[in-house]
This record gives sequence, structure tokens and C-alpha cells, in this order.
Amino acid sequence: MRPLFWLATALIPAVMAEDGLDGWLRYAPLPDKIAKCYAKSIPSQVTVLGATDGLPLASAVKELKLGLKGILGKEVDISDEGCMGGETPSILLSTLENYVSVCGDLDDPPELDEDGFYFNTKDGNVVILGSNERATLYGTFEYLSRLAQARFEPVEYVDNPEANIRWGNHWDNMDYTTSTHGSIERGYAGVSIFFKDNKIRDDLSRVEQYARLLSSIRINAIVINNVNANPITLTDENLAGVGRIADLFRPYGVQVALSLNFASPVELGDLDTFDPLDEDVVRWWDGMVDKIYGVVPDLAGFLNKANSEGQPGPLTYNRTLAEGANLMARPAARHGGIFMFRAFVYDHHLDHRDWYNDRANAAVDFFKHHDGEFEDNVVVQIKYGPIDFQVREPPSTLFANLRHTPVAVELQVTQEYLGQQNHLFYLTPLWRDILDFDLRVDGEESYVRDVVSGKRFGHKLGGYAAVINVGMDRNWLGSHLAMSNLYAYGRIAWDSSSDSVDVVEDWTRLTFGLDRGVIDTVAEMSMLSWPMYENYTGNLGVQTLTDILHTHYGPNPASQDNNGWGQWTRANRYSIGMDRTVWNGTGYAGQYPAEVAERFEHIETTPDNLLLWFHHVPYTHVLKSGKTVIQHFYDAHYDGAEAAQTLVPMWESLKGRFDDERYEHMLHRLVYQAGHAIVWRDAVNYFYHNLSGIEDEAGRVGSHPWRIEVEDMELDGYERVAVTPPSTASRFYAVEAAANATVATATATLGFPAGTYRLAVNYYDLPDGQASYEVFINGEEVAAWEGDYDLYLGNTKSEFLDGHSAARRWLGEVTIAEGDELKIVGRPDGIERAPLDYVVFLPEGVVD
Ligand code: GCW
Repeated sequence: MRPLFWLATALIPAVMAEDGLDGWLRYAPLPDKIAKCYAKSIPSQVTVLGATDGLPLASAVKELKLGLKGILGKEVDISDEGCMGGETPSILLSTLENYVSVCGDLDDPPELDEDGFYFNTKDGNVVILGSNERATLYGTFEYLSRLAQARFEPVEYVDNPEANIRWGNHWDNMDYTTSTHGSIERGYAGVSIFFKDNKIRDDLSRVEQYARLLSSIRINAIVINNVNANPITLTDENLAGVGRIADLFRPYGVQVALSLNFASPVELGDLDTFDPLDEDVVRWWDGMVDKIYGVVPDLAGFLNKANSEGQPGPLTYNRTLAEGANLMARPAARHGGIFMFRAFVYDHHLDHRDWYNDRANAAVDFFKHHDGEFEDNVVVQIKYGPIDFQVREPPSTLFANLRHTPVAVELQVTQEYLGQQNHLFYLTPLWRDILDFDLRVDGEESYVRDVVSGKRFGHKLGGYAAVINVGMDRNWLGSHLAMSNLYAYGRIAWDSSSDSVDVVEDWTRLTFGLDRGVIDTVAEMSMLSWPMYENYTGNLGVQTLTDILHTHYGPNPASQDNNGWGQWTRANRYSIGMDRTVWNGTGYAGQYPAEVAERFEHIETTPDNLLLWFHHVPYTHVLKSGKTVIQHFYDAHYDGAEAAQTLVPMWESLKGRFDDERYEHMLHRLVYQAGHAIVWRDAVNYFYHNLSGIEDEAGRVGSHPWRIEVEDMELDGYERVAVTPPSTASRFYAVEAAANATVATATATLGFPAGTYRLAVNYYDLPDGQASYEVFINGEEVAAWEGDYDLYLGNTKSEFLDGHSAARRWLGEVTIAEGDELKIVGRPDGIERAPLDYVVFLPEGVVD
């Protein structure tokens, strides 16, 4: 008879399926050999001083038990008494203050800042002393992270944060149906974990799991509702719900904060004005803020978007932005709350015909003269660049222009303009690029990181906010790999000098295990992602070139210009770029301190990657690289799209090295990205090719010898349609099944030389419909697919044939001979009229 254990092991899959819910907090078992070797050296005794249920120290104990069990299979005893130097080795958890009061003064007390902790594993004991409870929890997570990465070397250090504001911002709406942007504005991973049907959800179990993740990366506060704030968040019933949410975050040391709608006294109260200088309005806010703190006494504070993109604010009453901010900041201050006031104030009805208009100027124009007028607890929250989370921007000039007001930088974990989590984009290098920029205020070292931490201008407050927008998707952000950005955000907000590669490697170990090949590959893919995406979207500082009027997802260079939004590129037939010089342009360059202003004022000293941000030049302008602007566009787009193809084989090399579930999920996204990168490449290249009339030196743009345009095939039931924008279809046309057709076919005789080809098809994948397609060669079916990308991709959907819905399917290899018949049969479903753009037969080595 076989021994019973055989049966037991046979039932356990070698690698457990995972859905990503645990993020980097998997506490996965270390390989047996390592665990056996080290488990013994870890103390079995945990001493925790002063833990209270529902507060972070108690969570530290909970996590420690869970982590040690998971990582090392180790059980521990918990005691609430004991000091350093006891006979049995122990893991000691306490706040420093409590430790001193229980055990007496330390000979050499660590110097801890707010939220900082002391960590020592040197003499067989583990000592974690936090400056407060959550700091002790941070230290505990640090310890577990080290164990999970098999880092057992003894260490002793103090870890203090660079900045005390390390906030997350959620753009969650109260309601799915009445909000303009659905459940979460710019969310790409399901609906809100907080709100449903204008109320706080009954089941908040995801919030508790989220709190653990945030705490482990030392995020200390989270704004739960959209900056486009709905006043009904503040109804009595909803405030009680906010209280429930705060109760779930509190054990993890994450404080809740709220976005406020400036017009609430009118919208929610019964006043007929929201003028910040009106006494009744002042009283209303005083009462409301007191009421909110009555429900959530440890609320971190508030966030406000005033007079921006249609939001109400003090300017409505000719009051200043400072008067507006102070109105709500004053009562918040009485409760120790912070008031984050967004600098994203601009006019989105700017006259584009005026050469000197510039949205980038707005932040300084609106805020600089109020420097010093804000209450002490007001922090101005500034997006990293002067426009809006673009693939390449210089840092906002406002960082250099507010000396008497604390500031925070606003980053975006949610990839609004950066591929919406369908495209891999590891953000740390981009963030570091901004934070490491030296603004040279008064000719002195003035890194953005030191401005936001408060160090440069001597402020106690300051730091980081990031729009996070996780949703109900089990893996939080829609894409497993996108989670490295959330993890990295915490690391950067704590220590802005964190190395991009180190961070993604740590994250990979925690997320996928210790396999060196996996760590190296994920790091390589991640580090490739920014240059790659920049290459196939918008180059030389021209911005992302996505559709800014619609979903912010696919390509649409034309949408940047000739409207009031001010994200202009000023592209015409001869030249392109925003002239932001002082001598001839909008003057934006002059908002930087002198040394930097001087650098950006001149083409010669402006780096190529920001050339079009600061200068308007002919397409034939020769860059420092020796290429012309237009040729750089063409080449970069080909390079970027080609690089995107390499992600798939890199990922495929990891098959079987962790669970199939996460492997397959990411594979689908990367395959899709490889196709969409080609859509991007062609759309942008066609657009500028068409506009400038300048040929690609390499002859690639507009020349596709291996493609068959479906609109040129013999059509039955299909109709030729013009696509908008035209450059998002190969040769500007596609086909769709006629309104009354239930099936449609396209047929052609192949003229390619006999051989084996990789077959691919470009089509449009629309929401609310899954058209099906079959491909036949000489009557034999060689491939079939359904238009179902919309079911599992997270991007904002488009109902039209355009750059958002344009997609590619890779249909495997086919062997054909000249004269063979190609037939595609499409069956429409709902609004998806089985649309097709082109078929391509790719010889070995060709990417087209
Ligand atoms: O980036 C833009 C977004 C808006 C957003 C706004 C902002 C919440 O497209 O969706 O609104 O910025 O940051 O306020």
C-alpha cells in the first residue's frame, strides 16, 4: 500500500494558485532548506508592551504571528511583559516611550522622528521600538519583509521617514450611475471598495485587507472620496459609514481623510451662499468639521479641489484661493487636521489661438501671490508636472515658488495617461526623475524631494500624495505587475532615494518568490517600460498624445490642439511644440529660478526629451542626437513598439516558475500590449507623416507590404467605414457588418510567396458585445476569436472604432501558398459589428 502522505502531497498543487489579493503580503513559505536552517534562530517568544485591541500594536502581533507561521512555519508565544536582556531570546515590540516607562531609560536611546522606528536583530533578539504605535507596526512589517526575502543577516538601524505626509488619494465616487466617471474616476480595476449606491458599502472586508497593504508601505492617511467631491458624503448616514471605514483603517495606523465640496453649505446645508467670508458659511463649516471629528476623532484632515474643471471654489465669489482654503483649514486645525489644497487650478476654456496662453503657467499665476497667506495647517498639493500626469514633464514651477507654504507632490499610481494598467509602466524612474530635479532656488541646491519634505524651506509639514484608485478586482489594480507601483509609492514617499531597481526587485521577491530568474526578468521588463511607452506614445516632451477629450487611453494626437484644455502641442504642417520661452513664448520657462530658466530658455541647452515642451521647432530641426524631430518620432515609435514585443517572450520564460493563474493573467495583458503598441506606433506616425508630408528615411511609415486591408477584400455583408481619428485605422478605413447582417464575410486571394507566417489581425473591440470571428484558408478554419478584450481589460471603454478600441489578435502560424483563398467570417453581437481593420502575414523577424 502506498503511504498516506503520498496521497496528501499529490493533492497539493506544486504551486498554489494565487489571485493577487495578498499583494506583497503573501507570507509565502520560504524554500524548505532555508526555512529549516533559519527558523531555529528566530525567537519563539514575542513580548509586546502596551498593546490594546484595535490599535496598531495589536495588529503588529497579529501580523507577526501570521507572517512567522507562513514564512517559516513557526509558532510563537505572546507575552505582555519583559524587557531587553531577558534570558529567553525574544521579539520585542513596543513604542519607545512605553518601553522607557516600563523598563527604564536606554543607555543610547535611538533618535526617532514621527513614525520612525528602531530595529535591531543583532544579538539573537529582535527589538522593534517605534516612535508611536504605527511606527512599531511599520518595523514589524519591515522585519517580516526581510524574512520573506530571506534576509537574515543581523542588522541594527533607525529608520525615519523623509516626510510626514504620505497620503493616498482615491477618486471614488458615491455612486456608479450618476457620476460622470462611473464608480471610480480614472479607476481601472473594478468598482469602489468603499461606496455603492450613494452609501458606504455594508461589506467592507476589502477595506481591511487594503489597510494592511497600505500600512506595510507606511502610507499614513487615505482620502477615500473623489476630489470631485459629492456633498452627500457628509450626510449623517454616510458620516457614520465613514466612521466604520476609519475603524477598519485605525488598527493599521492609516488615518482616513475626506475630500470636501466647496459648495456643501448650499448643496447639503440650507444656505444660499458658499462665500467663504460669509459668517453663516464660516459657522456652517465650523459645525460640519466638528461633527466629522465627532465621528472620526483621528481624521487626518481634508483635501479640496477648488475652482478647477467645474468644481466650486472661492473664486466664484471673488474671494482668494487662500481665503477659501483657510475657511475649512481653521476648524480642521482645532482638531489637529491637515488641509490639503490642490494647486490644480486652471482655466479649461483657454483661447488656443493666443500664442501666449499657457495652462502650464496657471499654478504659479494662481498661487504664488498667496504664499504666506495660508493657515499653518494648509499644504498645497501640486501635481508633479505643470499639466497632468504626462509621460514626460518637467517638475511644476510651483515647487520653486512657494517658500512660506508647505507643499506635497501629487503622483499617480493609477495609470491614467500611461496605459491604464493594460500597458506595463513601472513608475519609480519617472517619479525619481522629478524628485531628483534640482530647481536651483537662489542658486542653491533645491531638489524637488527636499522642497516637498519641507527640508529646503524649513517646513515641518510636507510630503506625498498619490492617486491610487484600487478597485474591487481581486488583484487591486487590475494588473498584477501594476502593484509594484503601489509598493514603490510607499517606498519613495518614505525615502525618495530608494533605488528603482532595488524597489522592484524587493517587490518581486515578495510577490513571486526568490527565483533569481524571475526577479531579474521582472526588473528588466519594468525598467524597460517607461522609455518604451514614451517611445511609442509621445516623444521629446510633446506629452502622451492620447485622446485627451475622451478616455485618455489610446492614441489621438489631434485631440491635444484647437480646444480650451491647454494641453497643446501646436502641431501644424511645418512645426511643432509649445514655445514656453520668455523671449518669444508663454514665459513658462521664466517661472523657474534663474539657472533653470536660462537652461530651458534656449534650444541648445534644453535636453532633447523636453525640447517640444519648451520650444516650437520645425519637424526638420536637428536634435542633439543628430536626427530630425520627425525622424526621431518615426524611429522612436518603431523602437518602442518593437520593445513592447519583447515583453511577451520575457514573460513566457517565467512559465512554471510561479503559479499559472497570475502568469496567464499577465500574459494576456502583455500580448494585448504588444498589439496595442503597434496601434500606437502607426496612429502617431501616420498622423505626423500626413501632417508634415515628410517621408520616413527608413521607408516604413505608410508602407505595409505584409498587410491586407480588409476594406480592399471582397466584402459580403460588410461595409467599408471611415475611422475617426483616421490614423487609428490602417489606410484610414475599416469594415463593419451592415446593420441588418447577422454574418459578414471578407475574401481575398493571397499574393504572398509560399511559406509559413505568423498571422495577426487588427480589429476593434467594443464594449457591450462579443462579436465572433473565424479565419479560413482555402475553406479550412485556421483561427477563431471573440471580441472579448473588453471583458478583462480595465481601460475606459470606447464605443467607437478608434485608438482605444483598436486591438490586435495574434492568430498563430499558418502555412500558405500564393493564390490561396483567405476568408474571414464575422458575426456581430450588439454594438460590436464584427469590425476589422487589416490582416497581416508576418514573415519571421518582421513586426508590423
Ligand atoms: O487628470 C485629470 C483627470 C480628471 C481629474 C483631474 C484632477 C479627478 O482627467 O479625471 O479629476 O485631472 O486631477 O482633478
